Amino acid sequence: MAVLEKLTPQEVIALENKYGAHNYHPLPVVLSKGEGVFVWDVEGKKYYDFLSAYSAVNQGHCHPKIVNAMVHQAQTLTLTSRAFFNDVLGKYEEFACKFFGFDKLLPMNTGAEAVETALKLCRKWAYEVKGIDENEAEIIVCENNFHGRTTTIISFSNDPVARKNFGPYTKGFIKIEYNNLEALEATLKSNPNVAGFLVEPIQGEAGVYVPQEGYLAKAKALCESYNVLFIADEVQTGIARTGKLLAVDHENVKPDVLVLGKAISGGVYPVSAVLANNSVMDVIKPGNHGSTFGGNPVAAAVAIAALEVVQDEKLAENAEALGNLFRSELNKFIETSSIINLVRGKGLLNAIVINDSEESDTAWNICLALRDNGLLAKPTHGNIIRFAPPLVMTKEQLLDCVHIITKTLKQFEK
Ligand code: IF1
Repeated sequence: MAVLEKLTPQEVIALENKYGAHNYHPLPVVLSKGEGVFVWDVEGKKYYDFLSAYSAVNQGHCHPKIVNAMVHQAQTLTLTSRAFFNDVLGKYEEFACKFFGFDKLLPMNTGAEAVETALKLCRKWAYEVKGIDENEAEIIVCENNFHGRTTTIISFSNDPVARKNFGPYTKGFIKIEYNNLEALEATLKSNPNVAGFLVEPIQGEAGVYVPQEGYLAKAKALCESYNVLFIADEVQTGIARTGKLLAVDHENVKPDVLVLGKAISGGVYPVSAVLANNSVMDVIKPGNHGSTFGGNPVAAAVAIAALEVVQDEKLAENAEALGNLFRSELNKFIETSSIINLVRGKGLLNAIVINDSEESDTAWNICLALRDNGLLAKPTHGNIIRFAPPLVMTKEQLLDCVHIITKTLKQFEK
């Protein structure tokens, strides 16, 4: 079969079923084009993208500035490895450090790699700066976390589907309840070997759980008082998604270690990064850590362009305004709805809870009906549907999407 031959959706799905590992259960729609807030399927049907590739396409699909940066660099120099310098990485590191306000950046490729990097950095800092005995460092994480899919990361997951039969598991993690400052303080008080606290400012995959106002600031203060690194995983909440450049900015919290991914590249290329000040990052010496593609010229050029788009197009401000409008419109609908009982989120990272059991397939069926009505979204867990459109959406488009969502939900009213 000629690779570029046009296939029907069924043929495409059959190919993936036969030749692809079954590590996902996608919504049955086969996409072939993306532009801004829209995607098109192989039969030419147009949809609003309300998932943004899990908040990687905040700048909109195929943003011309970002794509042009990639194409230009890809025609010039794609990969040197870090065995040699290249003329783009330093510019990107300077740009990003000033953009986010840190001394140094360690470039990686995926979010999970960046989280792993942050964990290694935290442990090394614990042994060489804090003075914890080697191999004794503990890192506090939260119940229902999602930080990626590597063996160490799933070792501290409590999602059985992500964790079961991948043991033996990595040690050195203490799990506490999310959004519970008493639990954090008690754990810090009773464990002198705690090196860090890894937290999502909003728990995305768990179902867009926004912690109480002040949680992040108080958690950071507790970490400071116990000389523990506050590690913010902003892979999903960062890059303007929640209405500020970073979700921690809502509470003016400066993490000791910042983890970024996804939309740092606008979804055009795998780029992730760990940022920290010299007192932490300088424990990393040549040979301690790295990756073949980490900091490659294409990634660096793409990330600069993607971050400039966030700034130039005021995406955080837009996310803040449209997010408030979205929740206000859905709360009006909820007043007379029997199918959803709440909407929650910050900026344009939101979720609705379907008034049905976690085991029911109602949320899935609603997403199938949304697809038929021209809007793509997918349930996170059970009865929760996440809504995360690209941040370049206009007010008119958002209201059009609210109309599609409420019209579809009405089809499921009991
Ligand atoms: C999947 C959702 C899941 C993340 C946070 C690190 C990573 C992620 C806060 C790892 C990745 C992706 C992974 C993807 C689905 C999606 C996701 F929450 F965004 F929806 F799974 F929870 N920290 N999230 O959200 O980044 O290695 O993927 O680049 O694995 O199914 P990655």
